[in-house]
Amino acid sequence: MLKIAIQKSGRLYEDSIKLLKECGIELNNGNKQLKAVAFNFPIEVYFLRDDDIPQYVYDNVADIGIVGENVLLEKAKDIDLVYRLGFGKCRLSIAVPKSIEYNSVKDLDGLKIATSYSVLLQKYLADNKVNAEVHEISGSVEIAPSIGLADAICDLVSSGSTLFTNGLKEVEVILKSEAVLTANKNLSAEKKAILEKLLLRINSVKTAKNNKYIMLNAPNKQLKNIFSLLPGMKSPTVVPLAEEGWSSVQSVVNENDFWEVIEKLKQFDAEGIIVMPIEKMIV
Ligand code: PRT
Ligand code: ZN
Repeated sequence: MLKIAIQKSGRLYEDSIKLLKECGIELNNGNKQLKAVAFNFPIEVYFLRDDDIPQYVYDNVADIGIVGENVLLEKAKDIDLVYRLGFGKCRLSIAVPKSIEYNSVKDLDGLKIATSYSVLLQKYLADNKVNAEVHEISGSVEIAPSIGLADAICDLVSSGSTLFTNGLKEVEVILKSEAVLTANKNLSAEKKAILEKLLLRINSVKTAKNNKYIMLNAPNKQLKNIFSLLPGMKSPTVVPLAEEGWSSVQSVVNENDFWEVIEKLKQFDAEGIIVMPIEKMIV
């Protein structure tokens, strides 16, 4: 049995549960309990505060955990980052009041900066040879300058609207973060084998999301050009159409290149292009 710690409630809870579900793992109760056992996969889920997850994984209370990279690095426990999960994206940034003139990191010299991320901030300041005072607070960091507690802040930002409504501007990005899967360094062979199975599933879910299934009709004389655009997993599937000189082509296309590929396909006389989501993809 592999024990996984996820956030009990908060920004990472829903995406963590959704990921397990997409991996075919069904839980027999919700986060009202401290833990839940999956009935179709050898995994037990612990619901915890995100700040505690690195420590619990380090102490072997949980074997693996889902947590923001920002928390993982701030807690600085000797545990592995196994997989970047692609949700919970944000950045850890320094922000100053809008009215302050800011040109470079040197302008932070002598300022008092409020943060809940003192380890990461101290390191950033030391790396950049800035002499600023770090004032650690546990929450509502964004109001610190307006109540006179600090001159600047270092906090997580996603849309930027919290900074904006508090009259602050983002001036330095310390870290780009997303949810990650982390693991204890000394898992038993049995637990490692379950983790490998889980990773195969996570990978197939993530790969599927990054790709689309594409079907189109094309004149045979353009097939070579079309194959160069749609290499597929091994190579594209080609089926002759009833109409002489035409074929149906089926392949996968990466989400990032999608529109560019579609435009080029049209230049190569592709017609009747159908694009479908892929649920799982094992490469
Ligand atoms: O109760 P528990 O301790 O488990 O939860 P928490 O309150 O400490 O964490 P939570 O749920 O707020 O965040 C969990 C994780 O989500 C963080 O550690 C990040 O990895 C990730 N994440 C992604 C964020 C944000 N985006 C985010 N925008 N965490 C916090 N914020 C906050 C930020 O602190 C600021 O107050 O949202 C505000 C800024 O948002 P914008 O959109 O206005 O810029
Ligand atoms: Zn927390």
